[in-house]
Amino acid sequence: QLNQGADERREETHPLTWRLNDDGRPVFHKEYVEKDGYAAVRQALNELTGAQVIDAMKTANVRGRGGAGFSAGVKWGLTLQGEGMPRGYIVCNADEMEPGTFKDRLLMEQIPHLLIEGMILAAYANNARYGYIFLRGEYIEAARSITRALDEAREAGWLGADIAGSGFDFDIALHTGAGRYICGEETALINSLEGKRANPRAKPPFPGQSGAWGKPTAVNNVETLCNAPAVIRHGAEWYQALSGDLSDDGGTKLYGVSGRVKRTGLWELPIGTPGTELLDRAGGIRDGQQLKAWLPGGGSTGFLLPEHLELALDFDTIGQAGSRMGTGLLTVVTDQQSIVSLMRNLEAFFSRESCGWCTPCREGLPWTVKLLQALERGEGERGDIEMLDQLAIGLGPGRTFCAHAPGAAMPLSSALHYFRHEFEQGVRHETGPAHADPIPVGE
Ligand code: L3W
Repeated sequence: QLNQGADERREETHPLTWRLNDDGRPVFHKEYVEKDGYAAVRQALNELTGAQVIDAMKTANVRGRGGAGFSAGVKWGLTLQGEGMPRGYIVCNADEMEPGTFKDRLLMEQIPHLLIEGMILAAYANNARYGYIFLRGEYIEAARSITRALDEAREAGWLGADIAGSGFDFDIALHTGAGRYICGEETALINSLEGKRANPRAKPPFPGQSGAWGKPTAVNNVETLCNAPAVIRHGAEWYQALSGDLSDDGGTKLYGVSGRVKRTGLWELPIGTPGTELLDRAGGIRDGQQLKAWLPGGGSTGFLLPEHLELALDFDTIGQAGSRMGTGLLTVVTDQQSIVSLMRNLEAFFSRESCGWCTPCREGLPWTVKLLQALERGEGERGDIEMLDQLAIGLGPGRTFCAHAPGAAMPLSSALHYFRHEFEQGVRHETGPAHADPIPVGE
């Protein structure tokens, strides 16, 4: 559920969520159209060229909300390059499985037509004929909403042949995944969509050049696509200005907080809103505990400290602080939680979800888990921490086939950097049993 009531949400300030109902009742076609829905598609198809839609996305500075922050406009332009390029695909990456991340689910369950409208705009800009929504299999409620919305959109003439009398044809199919995190990696997703094993492919070529069935394919996150209608409806400058002085990135962001706060939840706020504001909205840390660290946007981002909460939560600022904004859903860690146990839990997840294709990831992640388990039990050996340092390098950027292992290495290397003393407590004979007592607040 969104933690902002209708009294706070306005069309002028909340392009993603202003249409939502406070009781969580999904907005289906009739209500969506009453609330200005599909006006952006009508406008784009009647008044703009595909190239103008791309320009608007570039000027608005919409950056990929899946976690990497790549410019959506630049990505869209890629599919049109090359002489006689065949019509390709729009793929919505709805395989939301990043630990601590639950934003796309809200959009798909409660306002599925916004995603469909965004995909039509993307298809028009990329001259795509078909679209796929690759949905996390466990998202049963989202599948229900999307299925109904697709039927309604077809019935109303927003999908299929000659959309809104424009001569443009486009349709969307829903594909549900079978529960693998690696399917969220765009090239593994494409392999899975094609019925192959979900191993990532080498990049380049990027999907925009050669994607599904070898054709140009734009793969975008749900939230990214949901931003497109507002950019077209209100203009790139309007959208860019939503973030005011907070950030050079445009628009708003669905931010969230989970972990030991009083009220976990989700808020639509200008991109660049600092973490302090989010923590306030979450009611602060639970009584009797103190904030020790936080992950800015999923398990594949690096830990930051309490003082970093003042920073603007945007792609560049959090990157400069040594982490990544990722999905923008904060996971809060307090002084009553062990970083070693948390890392063991996270790395067990990444290890289980490795596709096994490349050696550093297949062998390095289980090894990491084994070392962390030993340290957690207070049975670590001398040299284990140095071995973890090495593993964090060996699993890092440039050493593996895709971003999975580097994603797993990021929280590990930051944990070793900021909380080394907690790992040292797990080494046998050095300081006695590990974590028998609550761990002191960061030194
Ligand atoms: C054309 C170039 N396109 C990059 C495109 C590329 C992709 C996008 C981002 O991993 C991370 C990962 C997860 N010409 C291009 C180009 N592109 N250079 O831009 O690419 P990249 O390589 O920066 O990232 P990625 O491989 O997409 C994304 C992490 O995000 N993550 C995971 C989130 C999971 C969810 C979820 O469950 N919903 O969001 C969160 O932080 O670990 O490290 O499209 O083709 N020169």
